[in-house]
Amino acid sequence: MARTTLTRTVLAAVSAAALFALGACSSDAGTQTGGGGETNAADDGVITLGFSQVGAESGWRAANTKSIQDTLTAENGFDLKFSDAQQKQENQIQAIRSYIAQQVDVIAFSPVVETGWDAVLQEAKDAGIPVILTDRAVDSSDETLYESFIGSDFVLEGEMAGQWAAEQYDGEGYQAVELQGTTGAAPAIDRKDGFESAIAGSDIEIIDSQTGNFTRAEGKTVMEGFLNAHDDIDLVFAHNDDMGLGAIEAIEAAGMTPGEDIKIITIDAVKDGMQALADGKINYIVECNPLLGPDLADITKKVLAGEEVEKRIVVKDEAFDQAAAKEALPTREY
Ligand code: GZL
Ligand code: ZN
Repeated sequence: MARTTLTRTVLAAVSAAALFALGACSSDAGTQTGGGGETNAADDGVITLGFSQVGAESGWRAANTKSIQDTLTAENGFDLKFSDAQQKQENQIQAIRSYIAQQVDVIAFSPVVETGWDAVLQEAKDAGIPVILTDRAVDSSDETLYESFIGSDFVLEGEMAGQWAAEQYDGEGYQAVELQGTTGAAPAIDRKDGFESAIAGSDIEIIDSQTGNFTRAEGKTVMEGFLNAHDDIDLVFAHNDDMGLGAIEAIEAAGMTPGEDIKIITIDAVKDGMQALADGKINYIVECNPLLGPDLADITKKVLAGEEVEKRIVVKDEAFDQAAAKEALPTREY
């Protein structure tokens, strides 16, 4: 901890001095400094941030990427280096290593799965580069490996989905199938836990559960398998809208009516999901706010200024039934 604090203090002092100097002199481009621990934010006031994104697997991810790219702009004082890992952890580790080699000022990323990060995060720490987590969490035992986590409470999202299901459908002997998110991902693990705990007191039974990897195509394929294996599915719980939309395609192809013959509950509340909800093909959606760019920019500036930041910043989520979706759709940002 001492090393990180020391590095950050040095960073803060150098950055403050440089920003003061910059104010005095013209805005000539600062020279890149070599050597470990220094940062070019001290030279030209620009924060170079390396971001490793999970991929482009869903509507949610596209909205999340847009929020980051729209906020971490040159006019906001950033030089954003952005990489898409195609949902592969080894690609994220490679991207983080390249950001370390480039001596960026800050590294931020959304870890595709919870485990396997300690080594590369220790390398960033040894290089004096602060790390900020967005969207998904890591379950590292060493909390000094990152400065802050900004994202939703996925257990709560699962609980909100399960509570609504129990309120609406308890007592009808519903048989449910679950389309899980990416195996090992924090949102998949936590949404499952939250949902199961919330339906525990009802007679809703999960008769099958499998990963659809957060994508529409895989959600459809898995749902086709469920429909072949079970002849009395009453409810689908999908960990994101995209897999729910894939399930809708499979249910309609089987000649049934989604939202009626088979109820559907999903999480995200992206535009396509909200449209299906308004159209009556989905019954309830719990939102997961993807607009994390502004919080990331704010936390990054605080970290580089050496200010204390909260370890965990939870963004607020709401939920929608079909009537609420019709209301909200016209003004939806994503
Ligand atoms: C949740 C995010 C999940 C979304 C999916 O914060 O990590 O990943 O729910 C996305 O749509 O693929
Ligand atoms: Zn049944």
